[in-house]
Amino acid sequence: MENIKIEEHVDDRVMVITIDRPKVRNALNNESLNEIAETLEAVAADDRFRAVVVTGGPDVFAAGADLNEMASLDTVGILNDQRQYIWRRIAAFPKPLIAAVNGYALGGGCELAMHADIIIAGDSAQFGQPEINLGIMPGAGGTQRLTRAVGKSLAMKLILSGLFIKAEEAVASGLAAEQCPADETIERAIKLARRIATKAPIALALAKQAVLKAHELSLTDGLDAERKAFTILAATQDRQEGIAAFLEKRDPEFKGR
Ligand code: CO8
Repeated sequence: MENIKIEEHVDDRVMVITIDRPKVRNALNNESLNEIAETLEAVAADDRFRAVVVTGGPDVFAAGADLNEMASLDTVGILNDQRQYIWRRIAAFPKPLIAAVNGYALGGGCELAMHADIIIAGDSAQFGQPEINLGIMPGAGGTQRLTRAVGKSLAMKLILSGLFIKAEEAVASGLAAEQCPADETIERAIKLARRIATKAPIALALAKQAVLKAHELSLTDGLDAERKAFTILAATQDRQEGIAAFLEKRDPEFKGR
């Protein structure tokens, strides 16, 4: 992989993906997004890993779409661009994904962070959708995921003005789950991923799906989806193991069965 680095924390069942294009401030060209999607797809099929952390550099998580690549695209070019399908592959990742954000997460970088299930924001983190400064608008879910995360008024402020919010406001508005000192962001994200990775894999996948449905369905349909997922889990060996371990006062050993 040319644009990302991968660390396998096999004992913890956690993989860490680091975007590594410092010369262009981790701008996401199609190749780098494709590498992220490919890695996530490999992890989805690999029992050794139960959670993933995606991170960038100390000053920039990702500065958005690679404008060198996007600049030449006209309407037909964007219509035919494979990028939209790569984003869908990232969104389809079934295991827990945590974004550890230090520095700027802008445009497509903010949208990538929002593809994660949980965002941990270092003190230096700044989130924004500055596409409006370029005469365009967010195109990888920014208008939808940001609005659902922080509500209409703040989403409008960011998307229409191009202003950024810092870590504290990101947490206060619900975009990020927690704030920490910048030199602890990745460790905090890995620690959380490690904890999540001790849980039953099928329960994690169904719980993730059910929470994501909350953004898509009515309350009645969402509750219905939750009930179905909850019912399916009753048939898993891991559910028997989890309850037995609790009653026997020992740690459960989940096998994803
Ligand atoms: N794409 C390509 N190159 C970039 C990008 C980018 N998004 N961001 C930075 N770079 C490059 C710069 O061109 C510069 O290159 P060089 O060294 O050759 O001059 C190098 O990275 C360093 O950049 P800066 O000097 O600006 O670095 P700073 O540390 O001073 O600032 C920032 C860092 C704040 C991240 C700043 O670089 C910045 O504001 N970047 C652009 C942010 C942005 O506007 N992002 C939104 C992009 S648009 C998008 O994501 C979605 C839709 C695009 C669709 C387009 C359809 C036509």
